[in-house]
Amino acid sequence: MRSNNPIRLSTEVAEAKANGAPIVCLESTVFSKLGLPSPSNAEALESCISVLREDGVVPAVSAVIDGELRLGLEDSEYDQIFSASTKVSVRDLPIAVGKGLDVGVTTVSASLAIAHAAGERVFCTGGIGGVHRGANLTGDISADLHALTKFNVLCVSAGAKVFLDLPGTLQLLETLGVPVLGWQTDKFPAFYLRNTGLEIKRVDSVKEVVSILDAIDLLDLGHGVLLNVPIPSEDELDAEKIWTVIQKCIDECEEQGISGQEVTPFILERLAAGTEGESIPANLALLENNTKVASQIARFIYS
Ligand code: PSU
Ligand code: MN
Repeated sequence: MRSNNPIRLSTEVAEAKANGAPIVCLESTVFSKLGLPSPSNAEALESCISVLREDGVVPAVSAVIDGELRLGLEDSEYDQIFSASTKVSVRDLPIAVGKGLDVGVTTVSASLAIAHAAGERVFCTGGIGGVHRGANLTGDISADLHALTKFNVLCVSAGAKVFLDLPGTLQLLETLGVPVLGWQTDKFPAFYLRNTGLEIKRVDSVKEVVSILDAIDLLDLGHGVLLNVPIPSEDELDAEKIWTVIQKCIDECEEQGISGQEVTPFILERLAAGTEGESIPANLALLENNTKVASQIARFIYS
């Protein structure tokens, strides 16, 4: 462990680092009430943690607690995450520390920053943020995308959420120079859907992914990689139904003047209602599935 490590590590994560044991970093927004309603949020975290533990991989959830940057939480601290309602993206991190925020849940961008500062390489989430529809007018583009250019971390996700501008999201990632990979697929998945028809680069094995990470290091590019794992077929939602619900959510968002950081939690909640709750088990299934892939990669890297 670096003595000047700006991140407070849990006992277990510190031990894993000292012993060279595999670690997978996890965000915390998705496990708060902003990401999933209670008790599904606790269930989701529990299932991700057990997938990792079964593989001998140490889970490292990031958050801000009492103004401290944290990687890995103690079991007694998870309740604070489930009930938290302050979303911290990368621009909010220094403010959260400077102002001694009591509990902040980290988005993908903030979690990538923490993982990178702690020297970790593998991070797993449900869905990454992206270019919002109408971004040409609102300027709403998730900081998750830019964070992938700054932090040398693999981000495992089930694609960008279906309510985003997906072609715009892929275009921006290309402009930013971020490699976008598909796990055993050459089509960009969109969270609840396996195939959006948008082309990405297919990878078929853990070894291939790790070779790509190695090449980034060789070239000293210093940026991240987005690996997209499609939701398992049996958990996929009906595409037509989803698109209808999404269109309604976006209209509601506009009518109610929801903007900025509130957009994503608002749409996630409306989606759950609009799909009669079907989006929630799908969300749990894809998180668990992503964690399985991230776990294999972490084991390979640390073996
Ligand atoms: N996907 C989910 N639930 C979530 C998020 C994504 O199913 O809670 C969160 C992630 O933390 C992601 C963030 O980084 O939403 C993106 O928010 P924004 O669009 O404001 O950047
Ligand atoms: Mn946003």
